[in-house]
Amino acid sequence: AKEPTPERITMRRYDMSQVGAAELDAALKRPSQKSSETIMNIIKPIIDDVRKNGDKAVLSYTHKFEKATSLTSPVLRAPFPQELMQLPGETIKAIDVSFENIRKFHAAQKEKPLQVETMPGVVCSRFSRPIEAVGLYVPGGTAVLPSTALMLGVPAMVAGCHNIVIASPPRADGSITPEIVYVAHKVGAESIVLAGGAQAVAAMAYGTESVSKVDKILGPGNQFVTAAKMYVSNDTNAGVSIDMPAGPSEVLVIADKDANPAFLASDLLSQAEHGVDSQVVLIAIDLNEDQLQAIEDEVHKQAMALPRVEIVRGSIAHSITVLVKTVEEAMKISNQYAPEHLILQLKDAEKVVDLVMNAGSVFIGGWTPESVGDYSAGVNHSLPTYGYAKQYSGVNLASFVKHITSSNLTAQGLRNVGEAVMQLAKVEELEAHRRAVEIRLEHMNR
Ligand code: HSO
Ligand code: ZN
Repeated sequence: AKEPTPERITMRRYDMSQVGAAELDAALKRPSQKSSETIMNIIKPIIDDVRKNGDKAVLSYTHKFEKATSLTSPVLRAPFPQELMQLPGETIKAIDVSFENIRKFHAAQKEKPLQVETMPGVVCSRFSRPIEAVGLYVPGGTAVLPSTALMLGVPAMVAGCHNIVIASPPRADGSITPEIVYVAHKVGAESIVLAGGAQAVAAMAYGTESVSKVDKILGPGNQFVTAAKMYVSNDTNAGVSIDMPAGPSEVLVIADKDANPAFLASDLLSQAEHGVDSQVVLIAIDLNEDQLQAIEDEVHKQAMALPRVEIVRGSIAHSITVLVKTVEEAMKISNQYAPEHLILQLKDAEKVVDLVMNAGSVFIGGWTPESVGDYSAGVNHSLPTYGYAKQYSGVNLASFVKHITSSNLTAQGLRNVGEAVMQLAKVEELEAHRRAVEIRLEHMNR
């Protein structure tokens, strides 16, 4: 591994012909998070306080953490006043275009009810119903994220959720970003909770005098938000579920000699600028020294020109370039890492998609920067991080519905399946179960 010079913004190189799997694993470890116990100890009293003292507690945390001391109510209810969504025409247009693409893609995910006759007279069905009340967490922090309001709000609207509650920390003057208000209006949200952190999660999980209780909480957030979501979803008193644990943004880019170094660098940097805890990985397939140098020069040059260069410096410090010989080798590392975003800047990138086993969302070919997915292509940007792409899907239409099954038997159907039921009930020594079938069969034979 080659040491980067201190002032140059560059990713450490790992040549797989020289380093072992263990060394690579260590280098690919996500930047460490505060221990969950420390975080839990901070958020638990906040959650208890909100649960006990409702609005008053929520407001006091917003005054303290957001410095929004002028705020007198934690909730803004629809219809939202026009003057709170005054935006430049080009912003409205951008939100409208993105809204429409996200709407189209998620509407196409609607499933038709399913019906199967498993035996003559035994009909099993499955249909979906929207989750009635959902709480969508839109982070504040170092950037305003109206795109996250779109990514959560549009599928909730398409699914037909009855109550859409959006929570987002207000600015220090107590106001909420007009872009978020505009999106809330477009998706038909019932209210905006002007709070962030564990206090916002608790308010939506338990409800307060003015915050509506929700059935599911979705959306990314910092470690406190994530811990609070995990905590309330484990509390049977709350009766609330969550989407998935969320962590810092990450991207893995696989490139061969066909890839444009400037494009590659721009993709790596667009995730690196999210936060110092973000991680970006480049897997270079069979590139020579000149080609690697060209990419590294681009990374440095482009990074230096970014307003968020200091954040980039932080995330690049724990980001790496991995040198491999083949696509198969690259995909093996990628599937093991299970990146939130996977970019394929390869010849025949489309064919390589067949080899993708674990990833949140894939961006195929040189003309597909990851940022199109962050905002406007139509795919969702709320995706599993931290390796959770091995078992979780990103937010999608199914995140906002439940699937309900039904069975419908005719007398003949019960005759056909009854014997199996009675036999298994007997094995489990559950006589009432067995009798529920037998009593009907006797009735038929009378
Ligand atoms: N890349 C982020 C989403 C986002 N990017 C929002 C820009 N705005 C999710 O990993
Ligand atoms: Zn992004």
